Order: sequence, then C-alpha cells, then structure tokens
Amino acid sequence: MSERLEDIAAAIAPKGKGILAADESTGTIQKRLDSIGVASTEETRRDYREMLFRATQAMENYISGVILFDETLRQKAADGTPLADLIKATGAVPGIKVDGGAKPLAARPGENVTEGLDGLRERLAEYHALGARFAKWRGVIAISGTLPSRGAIQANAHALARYAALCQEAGIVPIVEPEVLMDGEPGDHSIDRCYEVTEHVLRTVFAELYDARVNLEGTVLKPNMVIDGKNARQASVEDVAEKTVRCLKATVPATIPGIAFLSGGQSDEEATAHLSAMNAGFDMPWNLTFSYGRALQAACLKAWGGKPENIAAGQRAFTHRAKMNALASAGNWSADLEQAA
Ligand code: 5MM
Repeated sequence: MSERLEDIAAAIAPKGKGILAADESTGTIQKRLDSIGVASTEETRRDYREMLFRATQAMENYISGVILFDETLRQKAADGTPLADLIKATGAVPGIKVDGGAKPLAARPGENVTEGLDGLRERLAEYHALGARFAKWRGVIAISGTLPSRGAIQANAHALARYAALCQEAGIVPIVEPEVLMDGEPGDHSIDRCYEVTEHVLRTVFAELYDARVNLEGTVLKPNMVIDGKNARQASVEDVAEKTVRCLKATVPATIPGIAFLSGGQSDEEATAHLSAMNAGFDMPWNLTFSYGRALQAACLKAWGGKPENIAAGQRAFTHRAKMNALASAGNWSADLEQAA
C-alpha cells in the first residue's frame, strides 16, 4: 500500500466500506464484556477481537480500517499471528487510538479535555513500526443547560490539532474526532442545540488544524451526527440527515477526503439509516462513511456471549451490521434488508 498520507486517508474512508472502532480502553471493554457475563482478561479481550478480525467476509468486503487499543496492536492471535497481520491480510488498514482519555479540565467544572500529547512523538514512531498507518484522538464535548464553554471547546480543538500535526510528521493519518455527546447528562437537548454546538466545535477545530499546518487531504474527520439528546429523541431520519449535512457543509473544507461518523449511542439500525439517508439524499464533496464502535459490535458481542461454540454466530452478526453500514455508505441501505436477514 502507498505510504502517502493522502492515499491512506482515501483508503480508510472510501465509499462502500468503513472503519471498525475496536479501540475500547481497558475500562470500556470491561463494561462490554461484563454485559455478557465474561471476565475481562488479556485472553478474553484477545479472543473477542480475534473473532472480529477473522470474520473474513466482513473484513474483506466492508471494512477499510480497524482502530485498535495499544494492547491489541501488540497482541498475537491464538496461533501466534500478530492481530495487526490478521487485519492487513484482509486488505484493511490497522490504526491506533493514541489519546489518553478525557480528564477534568482545570477551572472548568463539568468539562473535560483529552490528554496524551506528552511523549506522543515517540509513541507514534513506535506505532508506525508496529504497522499502524492511521491514528485516532477523541475530544469530548458535553451539552447541558450552560455548557459547553468556549474555553473547553478551544482546549479540545487545540489538542486535536497538535495531535494531528504530530501524526502527519510520523507518516500516520490522523482521525480527528471531536464528539459532541448525545448520551451525556442530562441528555435532554434538542437537535437544534446539537447543531449550534457542533457548528461551533467544527469551526474551532478547523481553525486550529489550519494554525497547526495540518494537511487536510491526509486527514479524516470523525464527527457526531447532528441529533437530539438520548432522553429527548424526536427527530426523524430525514431531519438528522438534513441537519447533519447542512452543518458539515457549513464547516468542513472540501479538501477533507472522508468523513467517518461515530455512532454515539444510537441504536444499530438508526446509525445505519441516518448514514444511508445522507448518502442517498445529498451531493457532498467528501465520502461519508462510518467509524462505529457500539453500532458495529453490539449484536456480535451478544451473539458470541464468550462461548467458543458461538464464534460463527458472532461473526455472522458482525458481518450483517458491517454489510448494512457498507450499503449505507453508498446510500443503498433500506429497512427491508434488515428483515430479510
Ligand atoms: C470503541 O470505543 C472507543 C473508545 O472509547 P474509550 O476510550 O472510552 O474506551 C470510542 O472512542 C469510539 O472509537 C468512538 O467514540 C466511536 O464509538 P461509538 O460506539 O460511539 O460508535
């Protein structure tokens, strides 16, 4: 594969394929495994992810890249093959989450800033040697009656830009993920409030990327959709699609090759329906695809349940969701395909 940033960015956010976000940190994967009654150990985490990466049909046809957690990039499959090699063998690109998580922002009660810039240059060099060709950093913005503050948005956007510039210096494509939460507390905000905050966040992020001299053609954006809070869900599929596209057109330069959404707590089918409606209904300068965590994995996790005899069932569930989202990334999904399956 070409090592040019522009080619890697185009390869991980194409039409008809998308990214599997399997970069749950230790605490998050523990929650996921707890939900199916499986203890989180290095081995169970490995087994779960090996099941995903060995779902050949899904990986070869519908998945362009996989975001990994540090532990996973260093792990080997049960037969000794590095997990990153399993991914590469399917034609997908291995990527790595490099942020250190969202931590309380000093003097800004209730708000967070993502940490992890110290030593990042050295870590990126090591990740490149281990085979990662793209990275991810997530900044988290919560909506409440009084938040977010301009200061917290600025701090998160600045960190995203410094991260992105360091990635490109290392020959790694940055996925820039400023997430305006739909599932934060209280989660009662309207879709219009989400629009307003998302617009401000994206404008600030692109101003910071410009100041940091980030090459947008070698960058992928991973935004939230413009959607109402989890406790106030009312907006129709058409409304989410129209407002999301309008907000992106107002803020995202056409030089970005691809936009890969997070699912953010939407149901599996909602996340697919929204993506498909955008691609079917609007002309856009960028490819619009998925970089889902929960919306690609929830059904698989449940079908597997930690039992070796359920590996094929888990892989079928993952393949189905990956296929539905791949169709959505070309605007070709419809609800009857879910029923047919
Ligand atoms: C897979 O979850 C990712 C890691 O989360 P933690 O750092 O909290 O463990 C997460 O960043 C994910 O890549 C994105 O938010 C998209 O995931 P969803 O589930 O929202 O599609």
